[in-house]
Amino acid sequence: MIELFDEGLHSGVNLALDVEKVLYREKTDLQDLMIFENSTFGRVMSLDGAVQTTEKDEFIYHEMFVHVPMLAHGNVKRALIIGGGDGGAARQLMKYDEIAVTLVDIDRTVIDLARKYMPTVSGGAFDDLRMDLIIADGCQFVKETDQTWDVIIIDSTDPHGPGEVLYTAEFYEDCKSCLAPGGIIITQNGVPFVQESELRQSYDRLGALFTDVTFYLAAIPSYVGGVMAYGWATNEKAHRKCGLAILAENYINSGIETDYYTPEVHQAAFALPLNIQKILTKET
Ligand code: AG3
Repeated sequence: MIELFDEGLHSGVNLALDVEKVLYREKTDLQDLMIFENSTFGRVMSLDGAVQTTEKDEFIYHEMFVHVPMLAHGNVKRALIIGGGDGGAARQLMKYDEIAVTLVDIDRTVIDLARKYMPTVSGGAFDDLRMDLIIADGCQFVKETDQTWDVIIIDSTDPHGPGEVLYTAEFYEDCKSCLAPGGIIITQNGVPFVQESELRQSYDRLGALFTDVTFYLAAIPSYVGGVMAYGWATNEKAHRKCGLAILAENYINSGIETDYYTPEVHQAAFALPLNIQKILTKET
């Protein structure tokens, strides 16, 4: 009989995935990690019972995480990833010629296992000379560093367990202090239909620090509950208003190849359905 992986991340909803084969399972000091094979998603990595990455749909999640800020900004030289130990966001960043990437993850095991069992996700990003890999607590790191970055990608787990600190006002403030002028912060902000309060909380906390705060959306098949929201925070309003012609020009000039991202999808992703707008404007 095929074993079932039950996600149970959200109350009242349970994502069940067939486990064709368990490739790895271990509770590290920091988190409970599992890598298994599924016929639809390929290899799946879960942390503390929540799906983090799958071989088959990671491109959607990571392309939208990276290329939206990269191409809206248009001149990113330095990018910081907090979390993202599977290397998926890093792989997308490495598509740009002139980039220096710093990746700060708290758990080396996640990186080692993702490289071993899901090598296509990072696609060599960890061996790239442009990569500065730091194993550290992301909160501590942004508090103490004196470097700055043009784009900061907060590729965290959901706000439970070790990832919870990556949603606090203090952490966002520390990120702001290491953002270069005109820089953009992007967050993983969950699935609004089942994580309404997380969305609102990030909106309020980021909104207290930046002049342009919103979300953009993409449907990630293995994140149950509908479209997922990425948080967008910057003091440079022009980045969001960047027209289609400029986006298309930046996309072509960058020479990158994508499987989900197009300049049109980029623009459309910022259109928020009314139910999501209402979460953001509701009196609390
Ligand atoms: N970052 C996103 C995890 C989201 C989990 N949520 C869920 N299963 N609904 C994980 C790291 C990917 N690089």
